[in-house]
Amino acid sequence: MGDPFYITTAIHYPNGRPHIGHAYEMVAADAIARFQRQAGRDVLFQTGTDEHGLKMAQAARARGIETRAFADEMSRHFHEMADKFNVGYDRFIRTVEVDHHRASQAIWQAMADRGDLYLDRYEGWYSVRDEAFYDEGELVAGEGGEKLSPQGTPVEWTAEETWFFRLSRYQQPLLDLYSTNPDFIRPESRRNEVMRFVEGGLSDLSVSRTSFDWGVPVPGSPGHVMYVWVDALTNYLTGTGYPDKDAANARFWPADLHLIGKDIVRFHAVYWPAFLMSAGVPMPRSVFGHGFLLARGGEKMSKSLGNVVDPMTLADSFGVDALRYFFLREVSFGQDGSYSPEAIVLRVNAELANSFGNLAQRTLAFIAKNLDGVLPEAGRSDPADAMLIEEVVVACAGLKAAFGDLALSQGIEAWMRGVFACNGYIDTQAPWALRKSDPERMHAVLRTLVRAIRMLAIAILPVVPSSANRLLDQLGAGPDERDHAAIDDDGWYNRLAESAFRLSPPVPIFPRLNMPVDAE
Ligand code: ME8
Repeated sequence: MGDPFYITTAIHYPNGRPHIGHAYEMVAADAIARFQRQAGRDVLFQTGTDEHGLKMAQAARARGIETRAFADEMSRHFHEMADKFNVGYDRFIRTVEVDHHRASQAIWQAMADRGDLYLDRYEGWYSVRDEAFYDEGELVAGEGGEKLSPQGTPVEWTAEETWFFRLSRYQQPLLDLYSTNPDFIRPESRRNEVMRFVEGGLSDLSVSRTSFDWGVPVPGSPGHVMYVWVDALTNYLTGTGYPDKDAANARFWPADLHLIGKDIVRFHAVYWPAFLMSAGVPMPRSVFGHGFLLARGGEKMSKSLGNVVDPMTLADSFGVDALRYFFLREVSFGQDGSYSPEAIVLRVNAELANSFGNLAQRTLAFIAKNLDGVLPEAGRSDPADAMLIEEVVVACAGLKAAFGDLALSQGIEAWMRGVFACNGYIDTQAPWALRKSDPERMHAVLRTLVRAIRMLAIAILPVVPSSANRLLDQLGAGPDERDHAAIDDDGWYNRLAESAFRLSPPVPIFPRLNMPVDAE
């Protein structure tokens, strides 16, 4: 086993059905987790649902059901969505779970032992939608002059006795953390935002509530439940077995990457490290705030696609791998991006169907038809063969370097250059013309193509796992021949010629998409 790599998504509020932003985040994290597994890392990947807090309690009340029953039902939708999108999490955590309550109470106790918690009266503005407290100076005026949070959500005045966390103590330690670990917050723009916020001074944070009871009880303080963000952030520790130092997953802390959206960077890059410093727990290595994925044209979507915000419907219309590819390719990771049925169809058809899918299908169908599906002997090589392999190696290396740096769309772009090189090669080498005139040369061309396609399929596997795996099945690659080491392993296609590389008939893997009929 390689070095541990621990990656988390935000845990999602199941107060409503999952939307496309949730799918986007899970898919991005899944691609990174799969990539790190291919690189040989010992990966722990956690996602899940954030089920406490006033927002959940209110949503359940509005439905007229018990909060726990509501949470069970709604969390299931997120779990199903993760499975539908082929998100290979190791744990889907729910904050109602017993070990999570235990971890949250343990970190609370550690902060209390440090002297960082005190009882006082909180009076101020609270947004239930954001589950966040705001200072008067942060509020903005709505259209009717009403007060809104900086995120544009309603705020209400709250006054109650609560526990406070001495966040003010951590201003300098946090600034030191950001300057000694420039990669702690990425991308750069988010880092600057956070630094400005912390430089402006930090007030102590209200961390318990008494006006409702849907939360983790504060140890030794009857009537108080933890502020939902305290327990929510702690989920990352729960996954490693905290506070048990001998837990099976203890080796995964500190986390390598908390992948979250741009709206919750402050919680992860200010509150969370401060809680951890207080509790004497090492810092996670990095927090990446991705952008938002928004519907292009929004309300203009047609009726049935109008719930395009429903990721399950989108997955049924376009296919999971097509959507995964679109999410990661279309949006420069870290920036906002938009989607529309047209953009999905265009991107997927141009790159996955017409370029990569067609390349694989042409090559494999040709071998199936003319060589009974058996990869031929080496044949007569030409410098063009080595040149193509070199271009594909460079393309795969480009993807690897970019994915290692979370530049997902650039990585796919580098990979596409390898696909284009193969298409250029197949057109100039024209194996169909060599069939009669020069079969020896045709053999070398086909072997080169199969070798290149296999490398490309392995490289793109984190993005389109189910299709790439099916293609690798067709290519006769074993389940343990799909990682980065296998890209460099030349023994593979020599073995293939002897074994059961027989395709009858090859099944197209990347179908062309049609615009759904009811899209406008
Ligand atoms: O914030 N595009 O939960 P959440 C991309 N429970 N990402 C989006 C998005 C969009 N349109 N909308 C939301 C919470 N997100 C807390 C997190 S973590 C300890 C607790 C992202 O369900 C959002 O930025 O509101 C966040 O990372 C995630 O979806 C869950 O949002």
